[in-house]
Amino acid sequence: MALPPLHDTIAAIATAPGSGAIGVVRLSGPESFRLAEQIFVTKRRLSALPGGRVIYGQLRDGSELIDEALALTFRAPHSYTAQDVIELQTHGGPAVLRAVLALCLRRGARLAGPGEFTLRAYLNGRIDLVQAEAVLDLVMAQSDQARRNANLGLSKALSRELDRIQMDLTGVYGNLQAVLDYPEEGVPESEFATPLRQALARCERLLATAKAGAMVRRGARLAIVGRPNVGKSSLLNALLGYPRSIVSELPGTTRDYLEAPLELDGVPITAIDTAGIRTATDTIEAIGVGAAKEIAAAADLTILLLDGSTPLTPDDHELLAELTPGRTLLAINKCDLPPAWSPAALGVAALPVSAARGSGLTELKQAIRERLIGEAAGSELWLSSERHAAALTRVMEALRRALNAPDDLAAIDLEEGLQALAEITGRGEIAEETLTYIFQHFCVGK
Ligand SMILES: Nc1nc2c(ncn2[C@@H]2O[C@H](COP(=O)(O)OP(=O)(O)OP(=O)(O)O)[C@@H](O)[C@H]2O)c(=O)[nH]1
Ligand SMILES: [Mg+2]
Repeated sequence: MALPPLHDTIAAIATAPGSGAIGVVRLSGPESFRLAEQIFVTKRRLSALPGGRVIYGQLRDGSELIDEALALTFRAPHSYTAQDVIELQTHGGPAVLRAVLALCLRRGARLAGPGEFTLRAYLNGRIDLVQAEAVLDLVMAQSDQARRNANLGLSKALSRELDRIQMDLTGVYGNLQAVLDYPEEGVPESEFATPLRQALARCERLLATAKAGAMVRRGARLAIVGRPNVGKSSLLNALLGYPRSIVSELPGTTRDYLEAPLELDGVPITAIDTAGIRTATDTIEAIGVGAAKEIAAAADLTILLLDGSTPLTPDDHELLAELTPGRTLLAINKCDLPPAWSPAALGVAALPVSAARGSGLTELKQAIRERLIGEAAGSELWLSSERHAAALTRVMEALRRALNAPDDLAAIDLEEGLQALAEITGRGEIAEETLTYIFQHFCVGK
């Protein structure tokens, strides 16, 4: 699919659908000012104005008044798209906004496609692709951490780190080229393998944050499993801060699984309470137990809950053996009661909690967050886009190949690595399909 033209004038409603206090219709392109002038009646000549002005006027369709409005002027290149931009601020009713947009279109503007304003900003070189994608992430951010990550992308920190890697690799590539001209010399370790390994380490650090970044953007799934009656539903309720799941002293209370949204320090989480796992007493329970195991297997993190007040059972031991250690967090519930066994018996760390009293929850939440986003939590840079992670993985593969290849082949590997790197920022050759793919996820008007 070809990209839309860059040099005509586009228009779109920039505010969210529905009624609001104000609404914005945005115009971008060389005719923005002249076009707005025909529908926006004011004492001044709009098309003669510089950027950075806010003027009051009336939006009119011939003799009919549509709305009183403000026009905000931006002159190229000092605007979001780096083109002439007019933003018409009206009252935020859907009928008003539709009428204003229709007027713009009748006067010759083209309806903007999804993300087309941001696409223009990118094509005009005002932002790179990492920043364009960060804009999308920012608009879509559902949690504080996702918002902070998007801003990191927007702030160019990520682009700068990628540039640094690119510069290192370009340097190595140059050294390699020089040697290819005089092959008898050979390329010294310090000009090839050492800087290449350093670049690889930088890539690795970035990629390590990708899983966490995706989790923050998409949200993580946290399962609570354990044998019946250990207090799984109580723990879910305690984490949520309100009674969502039925709690009773009867083992087998929860028969189906149950999901609830929860935000832990900026990480959006779906917490899942499951049926107690044991050899089921009836068909329905068996289905619930099967579901619980599947949920634990698919979750980003599973809390295996044990009951500290009653001796461990074969069901507990079975679960301990079955669950993947890397994705399991052990917690011992009912620590308000006298202990029936020593945590040391487990041989691995487990957090004591009391779902009933609410004790140990802060530590548990901390541990959950730590396990979900780990080292990335303290990182200044996050890779949150799957596209970036995929491209960076290709960069690293190419660098590893280069390290083990003879000089002439290493040069080809390096070229591939550089190409994959440039795809992330969009400063190299980038396929139109990739751009179309990225921008189709934007809303119209952004
Ligand atoms: N003393 C004490 N009792 C608790 C605690 N947490 C849960 N209980 C009690 O343990 C019993 C079982 O709690 P639930 O939360 O229903 O346990 P569950 O693991 O969801 O049980 P199933 O749904 O049957 O698998 C209830 O009587 C709770 O009040 C705790 O921290 N301390
Ligand atoms: Mg339950």
